[in-house]
Amino acid sequence: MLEIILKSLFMINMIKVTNNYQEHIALIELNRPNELNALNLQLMQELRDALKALDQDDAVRVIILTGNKKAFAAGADIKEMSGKKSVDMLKIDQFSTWDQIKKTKKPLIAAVSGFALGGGCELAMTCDMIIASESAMFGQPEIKIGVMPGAGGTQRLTRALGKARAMEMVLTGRFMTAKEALEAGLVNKVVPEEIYMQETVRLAKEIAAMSPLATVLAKEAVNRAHEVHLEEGLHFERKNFYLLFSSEDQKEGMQAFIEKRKPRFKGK
Ligand code: DAK
Repeated sequence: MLEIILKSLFMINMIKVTNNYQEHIALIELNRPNELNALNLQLMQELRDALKALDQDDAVRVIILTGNKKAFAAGADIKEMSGKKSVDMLKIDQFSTWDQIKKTKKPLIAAVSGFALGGGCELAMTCDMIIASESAMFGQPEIKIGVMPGAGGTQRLTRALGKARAMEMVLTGRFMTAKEALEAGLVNKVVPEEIYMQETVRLAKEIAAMSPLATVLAKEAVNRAHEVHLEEGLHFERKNFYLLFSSEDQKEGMQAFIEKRKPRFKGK
């Protein structure tokens, strides 16, 4: 499947972006293999910029984020962080970069193989869905280097696993296998390492075939479930639902159903 992905768009230092306009899918690969894709400032800035650009590109409907077979990402770059003081960390304001990733409107699927640790685990959890290879290992080992999760780990892991299991992972730094992550509901699917990318592309294609407007509004509504009270979330969902009735895609989707044919969605 990946062979058909047209290699193009742009090649940046620490990430690689590939667009398949035909399928409306973009692939971002973290590209620091010698450092197990440790997330340094440059990589995070490139990632933020790429996501922003792809989010604004009408030809792209789904974004896949991946690393390589050995590592999705082994966390924030410890060598870059080690000498920093609190004031330096505040000034660098890494939070703004992470916030931008969270703001991505289009569906974001993480294809995870190997290590997804610390900031790497947090980055995967910031995505909307995770497809894992059997070799994937998830963990928040910051405690072992004298700190704690700083990019959402204590919150997202706790929501995903419940307090007891999240607490154990955060306080011991122990890793979780792909199988455990599946059982805990952290990942959508676990497949053999040889096919985790194909499986992710398959899921991305399935979603990219839907109305892009409905996809964006539905993602936004699902995310609200974690952020607001039920009543407010239901109100938000209904507003987005009504909004879709001003789109051509809604007319096309319903007409296609009535005419027993496949819809042709345009994102209008
Ligand atoms: N940073 C820098 N380099 C790393 C790294 C990391 N996180 N992880 C691995 N590397 C480097 C190693 O130093 C080594 O480099 P060389 O020695 O060859 O120069 C190379 O990658 C290969 O690693 P190993 O030789 O260690 O490989 P092994 O297979 O033996 O071990 C490992 C793999 C993943 C178990 C091990 O490398 C490891 O424990 N890595 C560190 C994992 C970790 O502690 N991660 C959490 C880091 S703290 C925030 C945003 C994010 C964060 C915080 C705040 N804000 C928005 C405020 C996140 C914090 C973190 O992630």
